Amino acid sequence: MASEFDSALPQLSAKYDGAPRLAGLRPGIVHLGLGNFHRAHQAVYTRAALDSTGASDWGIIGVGSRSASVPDAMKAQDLLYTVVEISPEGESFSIPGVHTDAFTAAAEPERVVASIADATTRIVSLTVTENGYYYSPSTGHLAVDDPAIQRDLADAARPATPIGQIVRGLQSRARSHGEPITVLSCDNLADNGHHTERLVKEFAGLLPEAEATETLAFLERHVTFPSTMVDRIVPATTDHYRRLVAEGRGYRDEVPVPAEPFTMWVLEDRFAAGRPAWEAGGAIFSDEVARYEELKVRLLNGTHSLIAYLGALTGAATIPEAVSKPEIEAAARAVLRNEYRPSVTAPSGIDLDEYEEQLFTRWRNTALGHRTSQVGSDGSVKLRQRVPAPALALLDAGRTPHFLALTVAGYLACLAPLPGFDPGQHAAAMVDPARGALAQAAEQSSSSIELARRVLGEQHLLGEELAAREEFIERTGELLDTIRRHGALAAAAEAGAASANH
Ligand code: CS2
Repeated sequence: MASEFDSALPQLSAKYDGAPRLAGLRPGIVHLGLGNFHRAHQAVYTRAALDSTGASDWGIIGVGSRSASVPDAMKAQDLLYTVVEISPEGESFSIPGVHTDAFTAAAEPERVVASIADATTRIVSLTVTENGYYYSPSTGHLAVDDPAIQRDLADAARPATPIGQIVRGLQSRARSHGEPITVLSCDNLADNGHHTERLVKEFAGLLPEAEATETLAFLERHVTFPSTMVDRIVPATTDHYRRLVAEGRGYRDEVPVPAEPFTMWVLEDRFAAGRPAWEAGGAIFSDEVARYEELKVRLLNGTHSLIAYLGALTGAATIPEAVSKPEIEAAARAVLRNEYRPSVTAPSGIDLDEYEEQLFTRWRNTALGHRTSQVGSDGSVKLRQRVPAPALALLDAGRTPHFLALTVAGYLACLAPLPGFDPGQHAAAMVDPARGALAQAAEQSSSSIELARRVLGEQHLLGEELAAREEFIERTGELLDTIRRHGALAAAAEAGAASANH
Protein backbone atom coordinates (compact mmCIF):
# COMPACT_ATOMS: atom_id res chain seq x y z
CA MET A 1 0.00 0.00 0.00
CA ALA A 2 2.95 2.35 0.63
CA SER A 3 3.23 5.07 -2.00
CA GLU A 4 6.38 6.72 -3.20
CA PHE A 5 5.33 10.34 -3.28
CA ASP A 6 5.42 10.79 0.47
CA SER A 7 7.98 8.25 1.62
CA ALA A 8 10.16 10.95 3.12
CA LEU A 9 7.45 12.04 5.56
CA PRO A 10 7.04 10.62 9.07
CA GLN A 11 4.27 8.08 9.42
CA LEU A 12 1.19 8.96 11.44
CA SER A 13 1.72 7.70 14.99
CA ALA A 14 0.82 8.73 18.51
CA LYS A 15 4.36 10.03 18.89
CA TYR A 16 4.17 12.11 15.77
CA ASP A 17 0.71 13.57 16.25
CA GLY A 18 0.95 14.38 19.94
CA ALA A 19 -0.95 11.35 21.31
CA PRO A 20 -4.36 12.14 19.81
CA ARG A 21 -5.89 9.08 21.44
CA LEU A 22 -7.54 9.60 24.80
CA ALA A 23 -5.39 8.57 27.73
CA GLY A 24 -6.29 5.26 29.34
CA LEU A 25 -8.88 4.31 26.73
CA ARG A 26 -10.41 0.89 27.44
CA PRO A 27 -12.60 -1.16 25.09
CA GLY A 28 -16.37 -1.38 25.53
CA ILE A 29 -17.40 -1.98 21.91
CA VAL A 30 -16.51 -4.72 19.45
CA HIS A 31 -17.15 -3.54 15.92
CA LEU A 32 -17.46 -5.98 13.01
CA GLY A 33 -16.53 -4.41 9.67
CA LEU A 34 -13.54 -2.09 9.85
CA GLY A 35 -14.29 -0.43 6.52
CA ASN A 36 -14.27 3.23 5.67
CA PHE A 37 -17.88 3.84 6.67
CA HIS A 38 -17.45 2.82 10.31
CA ARG A 39 -14.18 4.71 10.57
CA ALA A 40 -15.76 7.99 9.37
CA HIS A 41 -19.10 7.55 11.14
CA GLN A 42 -19.45 5.67 14.44
CA ALA A 43 -15.80 6.31 15.30
CA VAL A 44 -16.27 10.06 14.90
CA TYR A 45 -19.44 10.11 17.06
CA THR A 46 -17.65 8.00 19.65
CA ARG A 47 -14.78 10.47 19.85
CA ALA A 48 -17.24 13.33 20.41
CA ALA A 49 -18.97 11.29 23.13
CA LEU A 50 -15.73 10.50 24.92
CA ASP A 51 -14.52 14.09 24.68
CA SER A 52 -17.75 15.46 26.08
CA THR A 53 -18.16 13.08 29.01
CA GLY A 54 -14.58 12.16 29.81
CA ALA A 55 -15.61 8.47 29.79
CA SER A 56 -12.74 6.20 28.86
CA ASP A 57 -14.44 2.80 28.75
CA TRP A 58 -16.01 2.97 25.30
CA GLY A 59 -12.99 2.33 23.13
CA ILE A 60 -13.58 0.18 20.04
CA ILE A 61 -11.97 -3.11 19.06
CA GLY A 62 -12.15 -3.03 15.26
CA VAL A 63 -12.58 -6.36 13.52
CA GLY A 64 -11.96 -6.50 9.76
CA SER A 65 -13.55 -9.41 7.94
CA ARG A 66 -11.06 -10.93 5.49
CA SER A 67 -8.45 -8.48 4.34
CA ALA A 68 -5.72 -7.61 6.82
CA SER A 69 -4.77 -4.40 5.06
CA VAL A 70 -6.72 -1.92 7.24
CA PRO A 71 -6.10 -3.64 10.61
CA ASP A 72 -2.38 -4.06 9.80
CA ALA A 73 -2.00 -0.48 8.62
CA MET A 74 -3.83 0.83 11.67
CA LYS A 75 -1.62 -1.19 13.99
CA ALA A 76 1.47 0.19 12.27
CA GLN A 77 0.07 3.69 13.02
CA ASP A 78 -0.71 3.15 16.73
CA LEU A 79 -4.34 2.41 15.71
CA LEU A 80 -4.77 5.92 14.33
CA TYR A 81 -5.98 7.17 10.97
CA THR A 82 -7.19 10.47 9.54
CA VAL A 83 -10.70 11.39 8.44
CA VAL A 84 -10.41 13.76 5.49
CA GLU A 85 -13.57 15.80 5.22
CA ILE A 86 -14.01 16.91 1.62
CA SER A 87 -16.24 19.82 0.75
CA PRO A 88 -16.25 21.97 -2.38
CA GLU A 89 -14.47 24.65 -0.30
CA GLY A 90 -11.57 22.41 0.72
CA GLU A 91 -10.44 19.72 3.13
CA SER A 92 -10.29 19.42 6.88
CA PHE A 93 -8.60 16.68 8.88
CA SER A 94 -9.31 14.91 12.14
CA ILE A 95 -8.11 11.81 13.95
CA PRO A 96 -10.87 9.95 15.82
CA GLY A 97 -8.36 7.86 17.80
CA VAL A 98 -10.99 5.67 19.48
CA HIS A 99 -9.76 2.18 18.58
CA THR A 100 -8.01 0.11 21.18
CA ASP A 101 -7.21 -2.81 18.89
CA ALA A 102 -7.70 -4.02 15.33
CA PHE A 103 -7.51 -7.50 13.88
CA THR A 104 -8.92 -9.69 11.11
CA ALA A 105 -11.71 -12.18 11.72
CA ALA A 106 -10.55 -14.59 9.03
CA ALA A 107 -7.12 -14.87 10.67
CA GLU A 108 -8.33 -15.02 14.28
CA PRO A 109 -11.91 -16.32 14.39
CA GLU A 110 -11.60 -17.52 18.00
CA ARG A 111 -10.62 -14.02 19.02
CA VAL A 112 -13.82 -12.56 17.57
CA VAL A 113 -15.87 -14.93 19.72
CA ALA A 114 -13.76 -14.21 22.80
CA SER A 115 -13.98 -10.42 22.29
CA ILE A 116 -17.78 -10.49 22.00
CA ALA A 117 -17.93 -12.78 25.03
CA ASP A 118 -15.67 -10.57 27.17
CA ALA A 119 -17.65 -9.05 30.05
CA THR A 120 -16.18 -5.59 29.34
CA THR A 121 -17.82 -5.62 25.89
CA ARG A 122 -21.25 -4.02 26.16
CA ILE A 123 -22.00 -3.28 22.52
CA VAL A 124 -21.25 -5.32 19.41
CA SER A 125 -21.87 -3.14 16.39
CA LEU A 126 -21.80 -4.02 12.70
CA THR A 127 -21.15 -2.40 9.35
CA VAL A 128 -20.85 -5.49 7.21
CA THR A 129 -22.89 -4.15 4.24
CA GLU A 130 -26.20 -5.53 3.02
CA ASN A 131 -24.21 -8.47 1.73
CA GLY A 132 -22.83 -9.53 5.11
CA TYR A 133 -26.06 -10.72 6.73
CA TYR A 134 -26.46 -14.03 4.88
CA TYR A 135 -30.18 -13.78 4.41
CA SER A 136 -32.26 -14.80 1.47
CA PRO A 137 -33.28 -11.66 -0.43
CA SER A 138 -36.49 -13.33 -1.53
CA THR A 139 -37.72 -14.31 1.95
CA GLY A 140 -35.77 -12.11 4.38
CA HIS A 141 -34.88 -15.22 6.43
CA LEU A 142 -31.45 -16.62 7.27
CA ALA A 143 -29.84 -18.30 4.25
CA VAL A 144 -29.72 -21.66 6.02
CA ASP A 145 -28.50 -23.50 2.95
CA ASP A 146 -25.58 -21.17 2.37
CA PRO A 147 -22.37 -23.19 2.86
CA ALA A 148 -20.90 -20.42 5.07
CA ILE A 149 -23.88 -20.62 7.46
CA GLN A 150 -23.70 -24.43 7.42
CA ARG A 151 -20.00 -24.27 8.31
CA ASP A 152 -20.67 -21.80 11.13
CA LEU A 153 -23.38 -24.06 12.53
CA ALA A 154 -20.97 -27.00 12.48
CA ASP A 155 -17.85 -25.27 13.84
CA ALA A 156 -18.49 -23.37 17.06
CA ALA A 157 -14.94 -22.11 17.50
CA ARG A 158 -14.24 -20.56 14.12
CA PRO A 159 -17.30 -18.72 12.78
CA ALA A 160 -16.79 -16.75 9.58
CA THR A 161 -20.15 -15.00 9.07
CA PRO A 162 -21.10 -11.99 11.21
CA ILE A 163 -24.32 -13.70 12.38
CA GLY A 164 -22.33 -16.82 13.31
CA GLN A 165 -19.73 -14.71 15.12
CA ILE A 166 -22.38 -12.88 17.12
CA VAL A 167 -24.28 -16.02 18.12
CA ARG A 168 -21.09 -17.85 19.12
CA GLY A 169 -19.97 -14.84 21.17
CA LEU A 170 -23.36 -14.55 22.86
CA GLN A 171 -23.43 -18.29 23.57
CA SER A 172 -20.13 -17.98 25.31
CA ARG A 173 -21.37 -14.95 27.30
CA ALA A 174 -24.48 -16.86 28.36
CA ARG A 175 -22.32 -19.69 29.67
CA SER A 176 -19.59 -17.69 31.36
CA HIS A 177 -21.04 -14.59 33.05
CA GLY A 178 -24.40 -13.74 31.47
CA GLU A 179 -23.77 -9.97 31.31
CA PRO A 180 -26.20 -8.06 29.04
CA ILE A 181 -25.12 -6.65 25.68
CA THR A 182 -26.51 -4.65 22.75
CA VAL A 183 -26.21 -5.76 19.12
CA LEU A 184 -26.20 -2.65 16.94
CA SER A 185 -26.62 -2.96 13.18
CA CYS A 186 -25.39 0.11 11.31
CA ASP A 187 -26.12 -1.08 7.79
CA ASN A 188 -28.58 0.22 5.20
CA LEU A 189 -31.28 -2.36 5.80
CA ALA A 190 -34.87 -1.49 6.50
CA ASP A 191 -35.60 -2.10 10.18
CA ASN A 192 -32.00 -3.21 10.66
CA GLY A 193 -32.38 -3.96 14.40
CA HIS A 194 -35.29 -6.36 13.98
CA HIS A 195 -33.75 -7.84 10.86
CA THR A 196 -30.54 -8.63 12.73
CA GLU A 197 -32.46 -9.95 15.74
CA ARG A 198 -34.44 -12.29 13.51
CA LEU A 199 -31.33 -13.68 11.81
CA VAL A 200 -29.50 -14.11 15.12
CA LYS A 201 -32.46 -15.94 16.63
CA GLU A 202 -32.91 -18.12 13.54
CA PHE A 203 -29.24 -19.13 13.71
CA ALA A 204 -29.49 -19.79 17.47
CA GLY A 205 -32.61 -21.88 16.90
CA LEU A 206 -30.66 -24.20 14.59
CA LEU A 207 -28.11 -25.14 17.28
CA PRO A 208 -28.44 -28.50 19.07
CA GLU A 209 -31.51 -28.36 21.29
CA ALA A 210 -29.97 -27.67 24.70
CA GLU A 211 -27.66 -24.99 23.26
CA ALA A 212 -30.52 -23.42 21.34
CA THR A 213 -32.69 -23.22 24.46
CA GLU A 214 -29.92 -21.69 26.57
CA THR A 215 -28.91 -19.14 23.91
CA LEU A 216 -32.45 -18.11 23.03
CA ALA A 217 -33.25 -17.61 26.71
CA PHE A 218 -30.18 -15.37 27.10
CA LEU A 219 -31.15 -13.44 23.96
CA GLU A 220 -34.67 -12.89 25.26
CA ARG A 221 -33.54 -11.58 28.63
CA HIS A 222 -30.24 -9.83 28.15
CA VAL A 223 -29.76 -8.68 24.55
CA THR A 224 -31.30 -5.74 22.70
CA PHE A 225 -31.17 -4.92 19.00
CA PRO A 226 -31.90 -1.20 18.49
CA SER A 227 -32.57 -0.09 14.92
CA THR A 228 -30.45 2.70 13.45
CA MET A 229 -30.34 4.93 10.42
CA VAL A 230 -26.80 5.75 9.31
CA ASP A 231 -25.83 8.31 6.72
CA ARG A 232 -22.56 9.70 5.41
CA ILE A 233 -21.13 9.39 1.91
CA VAL A 234 -17.74 7.77 2.30
CA PRO A 235 -15.85 6.84 -0.87
CA ALA A 236 -13.01 4.34 -1.07
CA THR A 237 -9.49 5.44 -0.11
CA THR A 238 -7.15 6.20 -3.00
CA ASP A 239 -3.67 7.71 -3.34
CA HIS A 240 -5.37 11.04 -3.98
CA TYR A 241 -6.55 11.15 -0.35
CA ARG A 242 -3.21 9.86 0.97
CA ARG A 243 -1.61 12.74 -0.88
CA LEU A 244 -4.06 15.27 0.58
CA VAL A 245 -3.13 14.10 4.08
CA ALA A 246 0.57 14.23 3.29
CA GLU A 247 0.23 17.78 1.96
CA GLY A 248 -2.24 19.01 4.57
CA ARG A 249 -0.80 17.37 7.68
CA GLY A 250 2.80 16.56 6.83
CA TYR A 251 2.62 12.88 7.76
CA ARG A 252 2.04 9.62 5.95
CA ASP A 253 -1.26 7.84 6.57
CA GLU A 254 -1.78 4.63 4.61
CA VAL A 255 -5.47 4.34 5.52
CA PRO A 256 -7.09 7.78 5.65
CA VAL A 257 -10.86 7.91 5.12
CA PRO A 258 -12.41 10.51 2.79
CA ALA A 259 -15.91 11.66 3.76
CA GLU A 260 -18.45 14.32 2.91
CA PRO A 261 -19.20 17.00 5.56
CA PHE A 262 -22.80 15.75 6.02
CA THR A 263 -23.31 13.08 8.65
CA MET A 264 -26.41 11.71 10.38
CA TRP A 265 -27.12 8.94 12.85
CA VAL A 266 -30.55 8.16 14.27
CA LEU A 267 -30.91 5.39 16.85
CA GLU A 268 -33.50 3.76 19.05
CA ASP A 269 -32.44 4.24 22.65
CA ARG A 270 -32.69 0.60 23.71
CA PHE A 271 -29.26 -0.35 25.02
CA ALA A 272 -29.02 -3.34 27.35
CA ALA A 273 -25.76 -2.29 29.00
CA GLY A 274 -25.31 1.44 28.49
CA ARG A 275 -23.85 3.38 25.57
CA PRO A 276 -21.54 6.28 24.79
CA ALA A 277 -23.12 9.76 24.78
CA TRP A 278 -23.20 9.76 20.96
CA GLU A 279 -25.62 12.69 21.05
CA ALA A 280 -22.53 14.80 21.80
CA GLY A 281 -21.56 14.20 18.16
CA GLY A 282 -25.04 15.03 16.90
CA ALA A 283 -26.63 11.55 16.98
CA ILE A 284 -30.41 11.63 17.36
CA PHE A 285 -32.15 9.19 19.72
CA SER A 286 -35.66 8.78 18.41
CA ASP A 287 -38.73 6.55 18.33
CA GLU A 288 -39.07 7.31 14.64
CA VAL A 289 -36.05 5.37 13.38
CA ALA A 290 -38.14 3.25 11.00
CA ARG A 291 -39.34 6.39 9.25
CA TYR A 292 -35.82 7.83 9.03
CA GLU A 293 -34.52 4.53 7.72
CA GLU A 294 -37.18 4.23 5.02
CA LEU A 295 -36.62 7.81 4.00
CA LYS A 296 -32.90 7.27 3.68
CA VAL A 297 -32.89 3.81 2.09
CA ARG A 298 -35.43 4.89 -0.53
CA LEU A 299 -34.82 8.58 -1.31
CA LEU A 300 -31.05 8.53 -0.89
CA ASN A 301 -29.91 4.98 -1.55
CA GLY A 302 -32.61 4.10 -4.09
CA THR A 303 -32.06 7.23 -6.15
CA HIS A 304 -28.30 6.77 -5.76
CA SER A 305 -28.58 3.36 -7.46
CA LEU A 306 -30.40 4.85 -10.46
CA ILE A 307 -27.77 7.61 -10.76
CA ALA A 308 -24.98 5.03 -10.54
CA TYR A 309 -26.36 2.69 -13.23
CA LEU A 310 -27.37 5.43 -15.68
CA GLY A 311 -24.06 7.18 -14.98
CA ALA A 312 -21.93 4.08 -15.52
CA LEU A 313 -23.79 3.26 -18.74
CA THR A 314 -23.09 6.76 -20.08
CA GLY A 315 -19.40 6.68 -19.20
CA ALA A 316 -19.52 8.64 -15.91
CA ALA A 317 -16.87 7.51 -13.44
CA THR A 318 -18.36 9.39 -10.50
CA ILE A 319 -21.74 10.26 -9.01
CA PRO A 320 -21.18 14.04 -9.40
CA GLU A 321 -20.28 13.53 -13.05
CA ALA A 322 -23.41 11.39 -13.55
CA VAL A 323 -25.81 13.77 -11.81
CA SER A 324 -24.44 16.73 -13.75
CA LYS A 325 -26.00 15.25 -16.90
CA PRO A 326 -29.42 16.94 -17.17
CA GLU A 327 -31.18 13.74 -18.29
CA ILE A 328 -29.82 11.81 -15.31
CA GLU A 329 -30.72 14.58 -12.88
CA ALA A 330 -34.25 14.61 -14.33
CA ALA A 331 -34.56 10.83 -13.95
CA ALA A 332 -33.21 11.03 -10.40
CA ARG A 333 -35.72 13.74 -9.48
CA ALA A 334 -38.55 11.77 -11.05
CA VAL A 335 -37.79 8.53 -9.23
CA LEU A 336 -37.25 10.35 -5.94
CA ARG A 337 -40.31 12.58 -6.07
CA ASN A 338 -42.87 10.48 -7.87
CA GLU A 339 -41.92 6.93 -7.03
CA TYR A 340 -40.00 6.84 -3.73
CA ARG A 341 -41.62 9.75 -1.93
CA PRO A 342 -45.23 8.46 -1.97
CA SER A 343 -44.18 5.45 0.12
CA VAL A 344 -42.46 7.34 2.95
CA THR A 345 -43.79 9.29 5.89
CA ALA A 346 -41.50 12.14 6.87
CA PRO A 347 -40.21 11.94 10.46
CA SER A 348 -41.31 14.94 12.49
CA GLY A 349 -39.24 18.01 11.70
CA ILE A 350 -38.05 16.75 8.30
CA ASP A 351 -39.12 18.78 5.27
CA LEU A 352 -39.01 16.49 2.25
CA ASP A 353 -38.40 19.29 -0.27
CA GLU A 354 -35.40 20.44 1.73
CA TYR A 355 -34.23 16.84 2.13
CA GLU A 356 -34.35 16.40 -1.66
CA GLU A 357 -32.37 19.59 -2.32
CA GLN A 358 -29.80 18.60 0.26
CA LEU A 359 -29.38 15.23 -1.45
CA PHE A 360 -28.66 16.86 -4.80
CA THR A 361 -26.14 19.20 -3.17
CA ARG A 362 -24.43 16.19 -1.58
CA TRP A 363 -24.39 14.22 -4.83
CA ARG A 364 -22.90 17.22 -6.68
CA ASN A 365 -19.85 17.31 -4.37
CA THR A 366 -17.36 16.90 -7.20
CA ALA A 367 -14.36 17.10 -4.89
CA LEU A 368 -15.49 13.84 -3.30
CA GLY A 369 -15.46 11.80 -6.52
CA HIS A 370 -17.69 8.97 -5.22
CA ARG A 371 -17.51 6.30 -7.91
CA THR A 372 -20.49 4.97 -9.83
CA SER A 373 -18.91 1.50 -9.69
CA GLN A 374 -18.87 1.67 -5.86
CA VAL A 375 -22.54 2.61 -5.54
CA GLY A 376 -23.48 0.17 -8.31
CA SER A 377 -21.77 -2.75 -6.56
CA ASP A 378 -23.76 -5.43 -4.70
CA GLY A 379 -26.99 -4.37 -6.42
CA SER A 380 -28.43 -7.86 -5.97
CA VAL A 381 -28.61 -7.26 -2.22
CA LYS A 382 -28.98 -3.47 -2.19
CA LEU A 383 -31.88 -3.18 -4.66
CA ARG A 384 -33.90 -5.64 -2.61
CA GLN A 385 -33.88 -3.04 0.19
CA ARG A 386 -34.62 -0.12 -2.09
CA VAL A 387 -37.03 -1.05 -4.90
CA PRO A 388 -39.73 -3.68 -4.11
CA ALA A 389 -41.74 -1.99 -1.33
CA PRO A 390 -42.23 1.35 -3.14
CA ALA A 391 -42.77 -0.44 -6.47
CA LEU A 392 -45.47 -2.68 -4.99
CA ALA A 393 -47.15 0.29 -3.32
CA LEU A 394 -47.42 2.11 -6.68
CA LEU A 395 -48.55 -1.01 -8.55
CA ASP A 396 -51.23 -1.59 -5.93
CA ALA A 397 -52.40 1.98 -6.46
CA GLY A 398 -52.74 1.28 -10.19
CA ARG A 399 -49.60 3.16 -11.24
CA THR A 400 -46.59 1.89 -13.17
CA PRO A 401 -43.27 2.70 -11.47
CA HIS A 402 -41.38 3.49 -14.68
CA PHE A 403 -38.26 4.84 -13.01
CA LEU A 404 -38.02 2.01 -10.49
CA ALA A 405 -38.21 -0.35 -13.48
CA LEU A 406 -35.51 1.78 -15.13
CA THR A 407 -33.32 1.34 -12.03
CA VAL A 408 -33.60 -2.44 -12.37
CA ALA A 409 -33.10 -2.27 -16.15
CA GLY A 410 -29.95 -0.19 -15.59
CA TYR A 411 -28.71 -2.75 -13.10
CA LEU A 412 -29.31 -5.64 -15.52
CA ALA A 413 -27.69 -3.74 -18.38
CA CYS A 414 -24.55 -3.26 -16.21
CA LEU A 415 -24.37 -6.69 -14.58
CA ALA A 416 -26.05 -9.04 -17.03
CA PRO A 417 -25.21 -7.62 -20.47
CA LEU A 418 -26.77 -9.61 -23.28
CA PRO A 419 -24.38 -10.77 -26.02
CA GLY A 420 -23.26 -7.87 -28.20
CA PHE A 421 -23.92 -5.15 -25.60
CA ASP A 422 -20.95 -3.57 -23.84
CA PRO A 423 -21.94 -1.64 -20.70
CA GLY A 424 -18.47 -0.10 -20.40
CA GLN A 425 -15.63 -0.05 -17.90
CA HIS A 426 -17.52 1.40 -14.92
CA ALA A 427 -20.14 -1.35 -15.11
CA ALA A 428 -17.38 -3.92 -15.53
CA ALA A 429 -15.82 -2.66 -12.28
CA MET A 430 -19.00 -3.32 -10.26
CA VAL A 431 -18.68 -6.20 -7.84
CA ASP A 432 -21.74 -8.35 -7.09
CA PRO A 433 -22.23 -11.76 -5.49
CA ALA A 434 -24.84 -12.52 -8.17
CA ARG A 435 -22.51 -11.70 -11.09
CA GLY A 436 -21.96 -15.35 -12.03
CA ALA A 437 -25.66 -16.24 -11.90
CA LEU A 438 -26.56 -13.09 -13.83
CA ALA A 439 -24.00 -13.78 -16.55
CA GLN A 440 -25.46 -17.26 -16.91
CA ALA A 441 -28.99 -15.87 -17.11
CA ALA A 442 -27.85 -13.45 -19.82
CA GLU A 443 -26.26 -16.28 -21.79
CA GLN A 444 -29.46 -18.29 -21.68
CA SER A 445 -31.68 -15.39 -22.76
CA SER A 446 -32.30 -14.34 -26.31
CA SER A 447 -34.07 -11.06 -25.51
CA SER A 448 -34.27 -8.37 -22.85
CA ILE A 449 -37.74 -9.42 -21.77
CA GLU A 450 -36.66 -13.03 -21.46
CA LEU A 451 -33.75 -11.94 -19.27
CA ALA A 452 -36.01 -9.80 -17.07
CA ARG A 453 -38.46 -12.72 -16.71
CA ARG A 454 -35.69 -15.12 -15.81
CA VAL A 455 -34.00 -12.91 -13.23
CA LEU A 456 -37.01 -11.22 -11.64
CA GLY A 457 -39.74 -13.79 -12.30
CA GLU A 458 -37.94 -17.11 -11.89
CA GLN A 459 -34.92 -16.27 -9.74
CA HIS A 460 -36.81 -13.78 -7.54
CA LEU A 461 -33.99 -11.23 -7.52
CA LEU A 462 -36.32 -8.67 -5.95
CA GLY A 463 -38.39 -11.06 -3.85
CA GLU A 464 -41.44 -13.19 -4.36
CA GLU A 465 -44.05 -10.46 -4.47
CA LEU A 466 -42.49 -8.47 -7.30
CA ALA A 467 -41.80 -11.76 -9.12
CA ALA A 468 -45.55 -12.12 -9.54
CA ARG A 469 -46.02 -8.63 -11.06
CA GLU A 470 -45.80 -9.24 -14.79
CA GLU A 471 -46.39 -5.56 -15.55
CA PHE A 472 -43.25 -4.54 -13.66
CA ILE A 473 -41.18 -7.28 -15.24
CA GLU A 474 -42.32 -6.32 -18.73
CA ARG A 475 -41.60 -2.65 -18.14
CA THR A 476 -38.12 -3.56 -16.93
CA GLY A 477 -37.57 -5.72 -20.02
CA GLU A 478 -38.75 -2.96 -22.39
CA LEU A 479 -36.52 -0.34 -20.81
CA LEU A 480 -33.60 -2.76 -20.85
CA ASP A 481 -34.19 -3.24 -24.54
CA THR A 482 -34.10 0.52 -25.11
CA ILE A 483 -30.83 0.75 -23.15
CA ARG A 484 -29.33 -1.97 -25.38
CA ARG A 485 -30.52 -0.44 -28.62
CA HIS A 486 -30.44 3.29 -28.00
CA GLY A 487 -28.57 3.88 -24.76
CA ALA A 488 -29.41 4.72 -21.15
CA LEU A 489 -30.43 8.32 -21.81
CA ALA A 490 -32.99 7.22 -24.39
CA ALA A 491 -34.43 4.80 -21.82
CA ALA A 492 -34.61 7.64 -19.25
CA ALA A 493 -36.49 9.77 -21.81
CA GLU A 494 -38.84 6.86 -22.53
CA ALA A 495 -39.57 6.39 -18.80
CA GLY A 496 -40.20 10.13 -18.50
CA ALA A 497 -42.62 10.21 -21.44
CA ALA A 498 -44.49 7.16 -20.14
CA SER A 499 -44.82 8.70 -16.66
CA ALA A 500 -46.13 11.95 -18.11
CA ASN A 501 -48.86 10.05 -19.96
CA HIS A 502 -50.13 8.49 -16.79
C1 CS2 B 1 -24.66 4.07 -1.47
C2 CS2 B 1 -24.40 4.22 0.01
O1 CS2 B 1 -23.12 2.45 -2.12
C3 CS2 B 1 -24.31 2.71 -1.99
O2 CS2 B 1 -25.19 1.93 -2.28
O3 CS2 B 1 -25.98 4.40 -1.76
O4 CS2 B 1 -23.18 3.67 0.39
C4 CS2 B 1 -24.49 5.69 0.47
O5 CS2 B 1 -23.41 6.43 -0.02
C5 CS2 B 1 -24.51 5.77 1.96
O6 CS2 B 1 -25.54 4.94 2.44
C6 CS2 B 1 -24.71 7.21 2.42
O7 CS2 B 1 -25.02 7.22 3.75
